[in-house]
Amino acid sequence: MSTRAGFIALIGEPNAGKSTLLNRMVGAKVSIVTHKVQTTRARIRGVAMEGDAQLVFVDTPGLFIPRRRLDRAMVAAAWGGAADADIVVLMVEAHRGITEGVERILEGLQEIGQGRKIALAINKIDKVPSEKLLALTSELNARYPFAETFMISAEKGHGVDDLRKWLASELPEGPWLYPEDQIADLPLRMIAAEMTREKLTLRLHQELPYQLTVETENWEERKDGSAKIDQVIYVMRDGHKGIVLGKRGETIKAVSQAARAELEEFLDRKIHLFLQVKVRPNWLEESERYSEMGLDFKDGNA
Ligand SMILES: Nc1nc2c(ncn2[C@@H]2O[C@H](COP(=O)(O)OP(=O)(O)OP(=O)(O)O)[C@@H](O)[C@H]2O)c(=O)[nH]1
Ligand SMILES: [Mg+2]
Repeated sequence: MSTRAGFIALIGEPNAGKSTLLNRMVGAKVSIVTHKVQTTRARIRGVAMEGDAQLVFVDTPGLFIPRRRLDRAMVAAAWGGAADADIVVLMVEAHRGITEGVERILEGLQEIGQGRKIALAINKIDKVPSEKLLALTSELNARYPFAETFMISAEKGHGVDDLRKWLASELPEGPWLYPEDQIADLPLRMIAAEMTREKLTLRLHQELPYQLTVETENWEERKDGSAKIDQVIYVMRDGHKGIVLGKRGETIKAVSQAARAELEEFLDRKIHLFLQVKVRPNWLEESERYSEMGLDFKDGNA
């Protein structure tokens, strides 16, 4: 039996639906999803099987014009993910079409497209009438010679099976890269921190989600089969700490409950989650924070 395996990078503007697609392909929530832009900060690998092929999907941060060190490191991680992949899938939102952001990505593809196939996935087709899709497909294909175009809804599942089958057939022959039952390549402590960050992002407004980071500091296995997890939420100002805690600690309590429930479902075991908020005005300039996120600090150099 000849097997196939390889890396498939999902790239696109922030909010395009990359993490939603990765989770659907893998069949589990490996990468966090919110309605806000710049949710994903680092590369997240999820593994899916299709026949004899093992598809290693690489979710990447959205591509945008970076301003801060963190932004630059995120965008570098995204392009790096594309450059390391066997196949790249560019995701474009059906209802937004060819934005300036998409234009910039198309320019970047000229280089990344050397030596690897690039497929186009027009996502969120549930949001637009089908006539619009044909026009968008031909416009995008006129600007870049995509190997194939798929019209999908990562959220509803339309078109996703066809995309998976095509990707499987295009991967190089070779041995599988992960054990057959592995679904993610990300330390559990990082997945746990991401789940808490997702709940914070959903609850906090404006810039605050972009000015905090979550780290798992301690993970203790207990004899009764449960685990005690201690996490720290780093914020930049005293005022931010107050907002994260909320009135009488209501916000942090709700975040903690939601994150714990999701972790328990993911790990199928009882979890005791303890969150602590620390003010660290300069965390965006600390290299350790980047390695904890799975980013390269040096990529953030201006
Ligand atoms: N209607 C609709 N919404 C979708 C679809 N796919 C994703 N979404 C929504 O789009 C939003 C962004 O999804 P994500 O998967 O977080 O997008 P992303 O590309 O990973 O975003 P970043 O990590 O910020 O770059 C979420 O609210 C999703 O529920 C889709 O097919 N249809
Ligand atoms: Mg994402």
